[in-house]
Amino acid sequence: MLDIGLPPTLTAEIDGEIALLRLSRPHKRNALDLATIQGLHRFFAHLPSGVRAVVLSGEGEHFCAGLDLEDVVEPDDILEVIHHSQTWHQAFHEIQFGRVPVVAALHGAVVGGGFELAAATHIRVAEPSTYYALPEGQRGIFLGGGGSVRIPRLIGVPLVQDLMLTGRTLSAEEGRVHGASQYLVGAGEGLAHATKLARKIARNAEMTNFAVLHALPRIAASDPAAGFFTESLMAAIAAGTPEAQQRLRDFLEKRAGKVKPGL
Ligand code: 1HE
Repeated sequence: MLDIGLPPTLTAEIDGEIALLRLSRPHKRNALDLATIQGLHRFFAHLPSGVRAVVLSGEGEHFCAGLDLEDVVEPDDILEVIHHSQTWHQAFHEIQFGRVPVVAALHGAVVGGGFELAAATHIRVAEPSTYYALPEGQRGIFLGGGGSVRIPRLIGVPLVQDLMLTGRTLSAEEGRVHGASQYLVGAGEGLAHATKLARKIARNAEMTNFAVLHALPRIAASDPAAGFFTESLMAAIAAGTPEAQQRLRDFLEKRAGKVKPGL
């Protein structure tokens, strides 16, 4: 258990190098109210130093039904809605650009803000029950949790426009094909698979994981000349760590595992 004052809508547990965080508001389909968003922020900002990867899942029949719609009924003014959205941005930024990789285990509805939350994680594992939707159009609102920045980078602007304009859902299989998830596993296998991936990730060199989270997306979004240069700097920083030197020697002296097909 973590003593960082999480709201009752979040359950956290530490298992060695892995932290398991669960959205725990199943009676509201894990809809995200402000306290939960602030709790997510607090959790990722205060991860114990021994934690090397996080698994995020949802309790009950669905991963997450998105924004708690009660939070946007009768806002006092437009600025209040802007600040609300920025609170989401800060929390999800802490996930995407935090200290450790985050693996999401998806099932059932991954809807609206739930899709935005999933998009802020680094690896998404979906079960066949998963479906993605962006029903903001039906509700008369817009994305506000960074989804218009992150989700098109996963599945492309035309598909986001299709989902938002028509209100249709994307199946688990379609989501896998279009990049909403990297993995599609069997029913009931999502959490175990996500945890297995997280344990594998936790064994990587810390500097490489840092580079994958912080350097890679920025290099990919920059102009190629700046990207090549930043890549060289990052490569030098990573290779210069004692951990890299040890791992390279381990391989050359036949103590390290080889690359094999599969996980
Ligand atoms: C909610 C919410 C919610 C459920 N806010 N209360 N998100 C949506 O538009 C999705 C709205 N939810 C749904 O379409 C359905 O609930 C589900 C398909 C996800 C699940 O259906 P089901 O039949 O399993 O559950 P339910 O009976 O609809 O919901 C159970 C309860 O949760 C019910 O309340 P109750 O008092 O009648 O028990 C629902 O009202 C409540 N509930 N979802 C509030 N989202 C930063 S901007 C992000 C913008 C968005 O996220 S827009 C998308 C919002």
